[in-house]
Amino acid sequence: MDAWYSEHHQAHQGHDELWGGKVIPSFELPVRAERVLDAFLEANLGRVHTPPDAGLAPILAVHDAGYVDFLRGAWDAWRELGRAHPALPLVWHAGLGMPAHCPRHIEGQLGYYSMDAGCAIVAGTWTAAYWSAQCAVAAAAALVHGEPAAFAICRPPGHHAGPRTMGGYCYLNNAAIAAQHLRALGQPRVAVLDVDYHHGNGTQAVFWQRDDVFFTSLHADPNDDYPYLSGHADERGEGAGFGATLNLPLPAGTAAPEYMATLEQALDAVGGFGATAVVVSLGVDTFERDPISRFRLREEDYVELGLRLRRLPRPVLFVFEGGYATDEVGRNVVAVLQGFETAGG
Ligand code: SP5
Ligand code: ZN
Repeated sequence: MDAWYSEHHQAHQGHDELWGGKVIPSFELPVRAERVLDAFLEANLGRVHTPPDAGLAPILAVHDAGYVDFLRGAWDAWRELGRAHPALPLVWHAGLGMPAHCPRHIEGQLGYYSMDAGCAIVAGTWTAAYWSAQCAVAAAAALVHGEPAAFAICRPPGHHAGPRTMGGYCYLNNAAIAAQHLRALGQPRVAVLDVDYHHGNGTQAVFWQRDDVFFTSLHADPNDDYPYLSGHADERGEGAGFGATLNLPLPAGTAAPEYMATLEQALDAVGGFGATAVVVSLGVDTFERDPISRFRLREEDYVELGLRLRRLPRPVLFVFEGGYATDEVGRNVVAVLQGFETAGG
């Protein structure tokens, strides 16, 4: 399979995050995507393309126009306040229980459009997020032109970003944009399988009321881990979308046997839905030595994960999400792709 990668992600660096009560340098680093690219090339899995510019339309098919304008202008507005450090929000909606207006002040806008303080904005954030989404769009387009599989090396990641919210290192929801783009290009039923350690709350929100895009996710039980406020098994979608969301939370310490058994449930559900194309939100923060997570998958388990994903209906688009063990992130991601590409069985 071929991959799509843009060097523009490197412009998004030097950002902080709020962590355990302190503002620290983010775990979400440029080296993550570089390691994935290196491992992909080293494994000789396919060619790497720079995405063409498909413009804002595929992004605006998922995200609110006001939110996109905010992202594009946030750094300049912040800098006009005389601030040279990364922008972080100060306020949140947090159950105010009444409709909120988008405020004029950038500090208020940061809160209006955030779910947490994990998404600092720096000078290159918009450019990086835009080209990350373009990688997903270009890879999705390759699928409808007949490729059985493709890989979008997206950075920053996307699955926590909702229609008008950033959070958890995510600004634009690459997987949701890809799934929606597959719909726009004629795929009638698309499934998103999210194997990142964290619940893909943004993707869930985008498709919550829809019956044409199925969302299923294996992740840490939100009672105990980020994003805390979503990802419970009783969240199943709403209206026409009821039943088209399937959450499979797992306890801290989950290792391969329980993980793979639960993955089979997700694969059964994707099969039952009758997907004509699948997007895999591929986070490898389920790794035993991931610095922010508490599952126990090992490198060989990622090969096994990829082997099991061969049961998915094709075409399949892999979209890079989390994974913060910078020494192993490339090998772990590529292990999934190699398992998936293994012939036979
Ligand atoms: C794409 C993705 O993987 N985003 C993950 C964002 C996780 N952010 C916060 C994780 C917080 C974990 N617990 C903090 C404990 C601090 N001592
Ligand atoms: Zn994650």
